[in-house]
Amino acid sequence: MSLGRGSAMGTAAAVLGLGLLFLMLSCEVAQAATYTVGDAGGWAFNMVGWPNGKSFKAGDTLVFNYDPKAHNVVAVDKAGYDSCNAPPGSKVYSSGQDQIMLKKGQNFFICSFPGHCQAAMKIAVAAA
Ligand code: CU1
Repeated sequence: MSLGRGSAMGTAAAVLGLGLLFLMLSCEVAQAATYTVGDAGGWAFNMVGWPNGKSFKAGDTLVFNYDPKAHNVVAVDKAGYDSCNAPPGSKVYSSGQDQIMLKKGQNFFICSFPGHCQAAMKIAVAAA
């Protein structure tokens, strides 16, 4: 009889443990957030201040919504960001609905259409 109760308690503990495991896993998933760059207005001019006040994490996704005939998104390094020149071989996104996952550290994006980056169509996003 005591054996039976012990086994039932073992099962209960296992179920509880599994429940905790699922809870922890779902928290991990919930921590990855999705941000729409520029919010309702989308990826546009004067975007440089958009990341301010937000805290991004590696694995979060940025969504860039824009008219692909008018804009693009280029992932650049700091020099490319500062100078508004995309280094050769930079990854160019041009679907108009690009989803880009942040890597740990600084992530820089510009629009490489002439004059757009100079018009502050650029963001620097620090992901923890
Ligand atoms: Cu643009």
